[in-house]
Amino acid sequence: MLPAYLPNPVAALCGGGAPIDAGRQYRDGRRFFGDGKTWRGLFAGIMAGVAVGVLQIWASGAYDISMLPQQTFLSVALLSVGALLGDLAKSFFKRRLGKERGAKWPIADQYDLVAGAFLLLLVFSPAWLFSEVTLLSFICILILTPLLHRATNIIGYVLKVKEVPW
Ligand code: CTP
Ligand code: K
Ligand code: MG
Repeated sequence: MLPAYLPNPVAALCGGGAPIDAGRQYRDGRRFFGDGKTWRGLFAGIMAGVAVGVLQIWASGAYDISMLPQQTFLSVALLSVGALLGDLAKSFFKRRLGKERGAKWPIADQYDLVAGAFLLLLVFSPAWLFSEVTLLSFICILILTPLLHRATNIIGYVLKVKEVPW
């Protein structure tokens, strides 16, 4: 899950500049995504996720970790891109509900990256998904993700990278 977990904190660290929606509004008069979704955050996040995944591929050749899922370049790319597309889709629906940038949206805020990453895997690499990800590891992901999300956001808030601790 590293290629899916890294993009969000890297986007928070490196994001800023031009928003993806270029300031445009949906027909409800609210922003498409809002100022919290920028091109720089998207690209920096995806590149970081892919980079850590490529390191995982390299490490799996150097050490015997055959019990763990074996990443491929495609799985790594789908996990990273999917994580931030899930985050982007989440913001679209958040704006439709009238929630301002940075507002809390429990469950969606924690699982957007999991939904995005696994949806892309399911569509573009189902054979990898079903051969490498066991039900047990998926359940672990569902339990660990909100805990990791909370921990990294508190760290981000303390380091003044994030404006709110969620
Ligand atoms: N970020 C970015 N580009 C992205 C995703 C995130 O620049 N594609 C940066 C923004 O600075 C954002 C921060 O990372 O404020 C934290 O991300 P997130 O919590 O997902 O955004 P929010 O500001 O909470 O916005 P939203 O309410 O739309 O989720
Ligand atoms: K997020
Ligand atoms: Mg947020």
